[in-house]
Amino acid sequence: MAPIVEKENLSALLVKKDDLQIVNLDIPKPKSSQVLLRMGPVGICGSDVHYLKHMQIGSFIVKEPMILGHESAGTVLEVGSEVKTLKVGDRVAIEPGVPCGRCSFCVGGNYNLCPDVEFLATPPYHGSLRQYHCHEAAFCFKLPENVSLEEGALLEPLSVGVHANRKAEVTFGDLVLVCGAGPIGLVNVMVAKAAGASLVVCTDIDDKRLDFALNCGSDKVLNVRGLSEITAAEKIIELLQNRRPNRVIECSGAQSSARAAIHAIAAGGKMALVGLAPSDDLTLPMITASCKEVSITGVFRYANCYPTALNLVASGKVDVKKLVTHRFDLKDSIKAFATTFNGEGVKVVINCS
Ligand code: NAD
Ligand code: 572
Ligand code: ZN
Repeated sequence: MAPIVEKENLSALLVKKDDLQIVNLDIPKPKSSQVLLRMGPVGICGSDVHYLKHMQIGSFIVKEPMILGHESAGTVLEVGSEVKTLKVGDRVAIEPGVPCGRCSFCVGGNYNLCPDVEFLATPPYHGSLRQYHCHEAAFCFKLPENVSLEEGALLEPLSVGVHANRKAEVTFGDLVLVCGAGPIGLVNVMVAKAAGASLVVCTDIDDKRLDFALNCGSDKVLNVRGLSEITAAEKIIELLQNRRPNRVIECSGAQSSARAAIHAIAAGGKMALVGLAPSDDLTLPMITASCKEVSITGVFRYANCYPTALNLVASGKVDVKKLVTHRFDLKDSIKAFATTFNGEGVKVVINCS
C-alpha cells in the first residue's frame, strides 16, 4: 500500500452564499467497499455555480458547509478490505451518484431515480473538489492508458449526453435538433453524431457558443435570439433542407426554446427534456405535441452510461477535451468559479493534485 505523505486535504468548501473557501479537512478513511482517491481534475458544473450563488437548487438547500464538485477523476491510493476490482495506482473516473442498490428503481436498472441516491455536491452530501476523497469502488471506472484523468472527469457530463440520446432514441440517419450550446448541449451534439445522426442542428442565443457547437460536430447552427417560436421553428426546418427534426434534445432550459422545438419537430418525433430550471416550470404547446404524437421524455442524470461514455472517448469517437477552455489549480478555485459565472468559458477544470 502506497504511504500517504501529505497531511493536508485542501478542499473547496461552500461556507455561505458567494463564499467559497479553500480549507484543510481531514483525509477520510475508506469503508470496506470504498477506495481512497488522490483527486485529479474536477470540472465545474452549472449546478456548482448555482449552489455558490443561491445556496439552493429547487428543494435541495445547502444547510451546512458543503464541498463542491461532482465531475471528477482520481488515482487510487488505498482500497477497502472488500474491494476486488481496483488496486493502488489505478486511475479512475468517478460516477458521482451512489444509489441504495435495493429499491425498485435500483433493482429495475433505473438507479438514477433512486430516492436515496447520495450524489456528490448535492446537499446534504459533500462533493469531490478536494485533494483526497473516498468513493464506492463500484462507482469508480478504471481508465485505460489512452484516456487522461481530465477526460475521465468529463465522462460525467458526457454521461448526461449518452443518457439523453438513449432516452430520445437517437440512431443512424436521424435529424437531430439540440437546443442550447452549453456544455450539456455540446456533449449531446457529440453523442448524437457518434450515434449516427445524419444532420445535427444546434441552437443558442450566443454566437460564441454556436461556434463551439460547430467545432463539436454540429452540422448547422442557429442563433434564435429575438426570433419568435414559430420563426425559430421555420428556420430550423430550412436548415434541415425542408425536413423536420425527428429527434430533439432540449438543453437550454428556456421555455421559448422547448416551445419552438415542439413546433419544429416531425410527427411521431421524440423529444428529451434535459434543460431544467427548477424554479421556472415550462408551459408547452401540448395540443400541438399531442396532434403530432410527439413523445416527450424527462432526463434525470444517467444510469449505466459511464461504460459507454468511456468507450466513446477511448475509441476516439468523441473528443471530450474540446470542451475545456480554462484550467486552474485548486488554490485558485475562486477565480475558476468566477470564470464560469462570468460566462467566459465553456468547461472550466480545476486540478486538485
Ligand atoms: P448552460 O447555462 O451553460 O447552457 C445553456 C445554454 O442555453 C447557454 O449557452 C444559453 O446561451 C443557451 N440558451 C439560453 N436561452 C436559449 C434559447 N432560448 N434557445 C437556445 N439556447 C438558449 O448550462 P449547461 O451546463 O449546458 O446545462 C444545460 C441545462 O441542463 C441546465 O438547465 C442544467 O440544469 C441542465 N442539466 C440537466 C441535467 C439532467 O439530469 N436533466 C443534467 C445536467 C444539466
Ligand atoms: O451532472 C449532474 C447534473 N444534474 C443536474 C444539473 C447539473 N448537473 N440536474 C439539474 C438539477 N437537478 S435537481 O433535481 N437537483 C438539484 C438535484 O434540481 C438534478 C439534475
Ligand atoms: Zn453536473
